[in-house]
Amino acid sequence: MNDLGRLEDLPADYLAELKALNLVPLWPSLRAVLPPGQPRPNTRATFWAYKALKPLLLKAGELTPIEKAERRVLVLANPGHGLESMKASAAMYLGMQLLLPGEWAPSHRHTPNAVRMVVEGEGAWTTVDGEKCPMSRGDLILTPTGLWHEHGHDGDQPVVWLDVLDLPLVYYMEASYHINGQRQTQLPGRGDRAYLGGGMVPTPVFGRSGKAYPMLRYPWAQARAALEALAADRPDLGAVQITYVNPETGGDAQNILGFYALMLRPGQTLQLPARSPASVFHLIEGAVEVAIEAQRFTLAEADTCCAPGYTPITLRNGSATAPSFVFIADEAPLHRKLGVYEVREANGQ
Ligand code: 1HN
Repeated sequence: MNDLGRLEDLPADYLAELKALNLVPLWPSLRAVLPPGQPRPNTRATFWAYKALKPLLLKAGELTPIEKAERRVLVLANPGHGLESMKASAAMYLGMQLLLPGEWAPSHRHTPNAVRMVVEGEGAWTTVDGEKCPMSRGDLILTPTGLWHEHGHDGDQPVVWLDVLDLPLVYYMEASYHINGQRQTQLPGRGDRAYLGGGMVPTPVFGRSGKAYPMLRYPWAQARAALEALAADRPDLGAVQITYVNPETGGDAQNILGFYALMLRPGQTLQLPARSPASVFHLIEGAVEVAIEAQRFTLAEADTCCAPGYTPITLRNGSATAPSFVFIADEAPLHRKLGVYEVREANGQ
């Protein structure tokens, strides 16, 4: 791969002189930082089975009290990046978080953006920016950059959710930090109610909400109903998919990562073209086979996998009689903003 000479080809005294002056020759590393044709991602197609992970998460509940952990999370780490770097992809962090009945994860805010996708259990809530958002299976709750958030649980069974953060990117930028706060004063609202009618936004006489993140909770019941209606109305549609958007702007719900819900019709196979962003698939309902190059993962409900960018992906509904529903997170908003977003045709051009 490296045909521009190696570092060792240079005289040792020359290299020592460069080093003493904090200088580095580019040419021995040029092919590594600019590989031909397409990147060589460290991100590997990786699968995490909920059935295998859940007992270990419950064990963490026995081993570590919430007061000590603050957030009780098992990180879904991609071995291609080294497990200790806690990345699912270059820009995405994934974790499964456990909250037990009666527990409280104290209020804080931080620079990375987070979302929660509720996996299991009822009765928990996340208060974001003063709004107490109830958590039910499949709900998407945003905790965007800078907003206070805390979690509590009034139910009687463990609650688990999937955290998706842009932490690896923000950390890489040396812009990651947090601030601890007091228990929030509860304000009216539960993160969603003002925006539950699609295409209709609250309109005070003087302008709009003025909030950068007006909608904080996207209930699964609404998302699922939207997908089913779309599938019924549009039999011609190849992909029955919705994007979680900011209802005031129509843009992505958050700045860096994108979030989507996809319905696969009974028996459907969907081929996704190779696109530059890495992506994550989490099965909300049904059974889905995910093929990422030579890898094949069979997702049962609550299972999660990730795929590197620049790779075609095939999703197949394992059921011939029932739809399947997938939550997707990707790095597309980031790639678009940076101008590096690409979709490649099947022939690699
Ligand atoms: C965080 O604040 C939460 O608030 C969860 O629940 C996971 C991972 C890294 C950094 C901050 C939470 C996190 C996190």
